[in-house]
Amino acid sequence: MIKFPDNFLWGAAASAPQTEGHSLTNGKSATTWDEWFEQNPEKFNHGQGPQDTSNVYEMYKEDVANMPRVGMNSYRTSISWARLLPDGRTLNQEAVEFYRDYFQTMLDHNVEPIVNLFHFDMPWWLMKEGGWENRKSVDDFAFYAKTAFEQFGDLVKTWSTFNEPLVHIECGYLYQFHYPAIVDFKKAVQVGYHTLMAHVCAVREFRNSGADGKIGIILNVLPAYSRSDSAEDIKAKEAADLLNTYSFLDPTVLGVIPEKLITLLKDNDLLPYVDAADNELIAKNTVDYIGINYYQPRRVKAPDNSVKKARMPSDLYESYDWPDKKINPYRGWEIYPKALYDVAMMMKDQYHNIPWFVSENGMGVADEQRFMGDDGMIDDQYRIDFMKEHLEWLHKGIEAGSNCFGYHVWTYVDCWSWLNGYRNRYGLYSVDLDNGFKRTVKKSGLWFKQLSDNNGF
Ligand code: BGP
Repeated sequence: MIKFPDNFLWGAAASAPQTEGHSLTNGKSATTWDEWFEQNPEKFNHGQGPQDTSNVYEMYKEDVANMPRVGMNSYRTSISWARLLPDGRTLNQEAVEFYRDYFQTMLDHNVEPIVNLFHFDMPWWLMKEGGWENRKSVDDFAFYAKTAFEQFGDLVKTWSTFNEPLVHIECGYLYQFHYPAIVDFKKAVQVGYHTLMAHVCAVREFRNSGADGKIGIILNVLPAYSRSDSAEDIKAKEAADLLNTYSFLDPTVLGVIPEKLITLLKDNDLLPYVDAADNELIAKNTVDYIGINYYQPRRVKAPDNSVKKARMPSDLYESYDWPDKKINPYRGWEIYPKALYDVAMMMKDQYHNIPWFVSENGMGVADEQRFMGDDGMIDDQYRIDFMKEHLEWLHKGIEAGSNCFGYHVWTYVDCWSWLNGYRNRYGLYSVDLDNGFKRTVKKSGLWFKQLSDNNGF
């Protein structure tokens, strides 16, 4: 039997834009997702856009009541910036009431709310001013964070500033998966830097507010795996780690931007504009904990062709198709559970054993309704096996001394995806989009309850 530490957090993660719906009503202003959906409706299956998603705005009471039934003692979601402050400064009182009741309902059901401030959902009014490209966004975000701490700080004791900041940077400014879908490495670095400073200033607001509780950031980071030990492949791995892992972990946990990253950016004419006081702000406002989202490893090799100045990350490292990889046949992503042990060791050895938790881990399955039994329940044994394998490696990391305090699956109720709407499902509960968003527990939800009750398996 594998036992996890006392008071371990068992739960799930989601975000406001992927679950709430009502994206253009109830006082909420638009985000880049409303615009992106209007421009690219064909990308989203079932015709489902941000206006619908899983209708949590109306169904949160039922949803929260169902959480303990699958063993959840904690739940992470986000606040929608554009709902709370539709023009960036004016408070939407309906949003305050909605979030207060949502969080209070969680507390009433002994579910700890973990609340994140930004999950890829840039308000449209700010995007029109340049979004994260504009340094002004740092102050706007700090104001939003301060407002959230004031309005909800009595209910929420665990805060996060950003979810996976690398994703809105690379999907928006390198790979064209998110709005504004441009390809510009230098802009991507500037956007990344402003995101970092927005995070730092939000932490400063939290400390200044005198609120009790803790604040952290949710990152999708893990050590890259190189094709070989050749000097070229190791150099590629180092570049991948600097850009994708140490770029956010070092400043948020250790309070410094790595010198080697600055050199790499300088050598490629990619250095961002900075303010003189930034380094001190970064040093003073480190986090209390880290959340790590983990789905699949990053495998890298040296680029086939060398260039003088990198114009894309692939000029520094290329992804490598490991021949021995095990694949999730329903989503195409690699399954490599040992990475959770490697992350655990990285947090222990490189980041002074800071408290951290697995803030997302999960198995996406395309067209999952095909696994529905006669009783209407999805028989997702593959997801149970996926979680078990990951938890085994996580447990080894904890036994080796890593300070991990929880495990959250992505996700609780099937939710809307940025890339495909409702094709890939992840939930412990399924949602029936054709029947009033009806929720039905999956086999994995029942298993998760036992896992949580036994604090292990
Ligand atoms: C993470 C995001 C989530 C969620 C998840 C699944 O990176 O934090 O918001 O979307 O990935 O990815 P997808 O929906 O693309 O299958």
